[in-house]
Amino acid sequence: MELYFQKEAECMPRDQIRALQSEKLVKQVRHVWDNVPYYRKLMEEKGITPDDIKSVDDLHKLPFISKKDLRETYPYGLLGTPLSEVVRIHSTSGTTGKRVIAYYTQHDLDLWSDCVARAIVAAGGTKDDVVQVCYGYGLFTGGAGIHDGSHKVGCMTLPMSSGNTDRQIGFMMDLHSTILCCTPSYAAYLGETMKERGLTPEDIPLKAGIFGAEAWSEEMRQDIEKTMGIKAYDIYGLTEISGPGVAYECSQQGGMHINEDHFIAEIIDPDTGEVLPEGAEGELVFTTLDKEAFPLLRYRTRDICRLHYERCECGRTFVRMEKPKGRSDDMMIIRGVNVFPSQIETVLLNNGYPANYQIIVDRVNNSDTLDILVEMTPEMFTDNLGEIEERQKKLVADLKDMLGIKAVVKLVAPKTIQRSEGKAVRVIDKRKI
Ligand code: DLL
Repeated sequence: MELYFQKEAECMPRDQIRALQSEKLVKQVRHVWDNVPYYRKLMEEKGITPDDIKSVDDLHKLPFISKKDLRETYPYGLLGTPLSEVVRIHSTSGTTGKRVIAYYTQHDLDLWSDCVARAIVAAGGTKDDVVQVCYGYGLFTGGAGIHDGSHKVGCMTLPMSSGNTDRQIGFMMDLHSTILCCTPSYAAYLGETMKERGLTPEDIPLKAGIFGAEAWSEEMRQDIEKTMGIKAYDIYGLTEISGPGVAYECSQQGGMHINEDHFIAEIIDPDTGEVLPEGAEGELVFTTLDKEAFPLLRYRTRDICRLHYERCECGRTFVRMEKPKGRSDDMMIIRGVNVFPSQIETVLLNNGYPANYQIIVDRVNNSDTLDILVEMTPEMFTDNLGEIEERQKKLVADLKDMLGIKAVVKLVAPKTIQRSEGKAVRVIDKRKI
């Protein structure tokens, strides 16, 4: 039986969702106009006022906002309330520039935890569950966000944070954790370590995992499910929009339902900004509908995916987003060809390599090089150089089929590529361009 956390919202007829979004959009636009001078200026530059926005049909009139605007207005320029109303902040890791800070009022935190609670219930969670949260706690939204959602469902919540793998496994076994929450790469590492400790799926008390914060493939899902004997659910979100729980998977696992009573999703052409028709692949754009402290209209996520509006068997009516196949800013252009790390991962997993790999891109004599270090499993490991060479050749051929360009593949011994406790760092781009 399918369970819901807030059935009325999650299963609302689509015409009602649209009416609700229109009503909220009008208010959210008025809120930013009245309270965020930066937004008022952007709207004035486009020649519009709140009176021009009467429903979702007018959304396209609004200007986009991007990470660049968030950086320019750092730290307080987009705040929609007095600071005295703000009760918490979170922040992005800032690996590609200045950090972005997101602000939350108590109301914002309440709505966010509802979104996460929906995800936990959709993954089969009830108050009888023990939820082990090994996303990082702190500025990252993963730990605190899942934690609050788990409380809301009434689950016993283990605030483990990331790392200390032996302690994670110890608590899991002793306290009978039933739902594991972490990045998929850490889940894979935990699974690998459990296997090494001689634990089989029957020994592991978990029934489900809620994994997100980075791109992961269907093959990786199957791998984790098999090792731990669980059902692995995807969860999506980003700091700017709230954190985990912007979208979540249901029992059907045919894409992640976007919490459309709180966010409007659009797909645009990343080059022209044109809104694309239903089902087209493009950049995901979100408009928040209820946020007080950090409202964002038409925020460009850089995540590339498709939206599906067909009915879902689970009964939820919210649109589903496909797993993002990567970010437009993750995309590497190597010798003129667009390459996503997820394509490389798919080839490796199809060939039986778990997702421990590193992609190194460089430029030598004005030509791009693509080197991929791939870890062998202990079962594959051999000192028969001929066999290793054959395996490498097979990967090079499959990668050429997938990407259209030649890569240099080097198989390396088990456990030689550093594991990540949070988001995995898969790509090292040494080109100075
Ligand atoms: O990663 C929030 C989060 C925490 C989501 C825990 C899920 C679980 P940021 O650090 O701001 O927030 O990174 C956001 O991560 O734009 C995507 O590129 C990527 N991302 C998040 N979830 C997924 C997912 C959190 N399920 C950025 N699949 C987003 C693919 C994801 N990419």
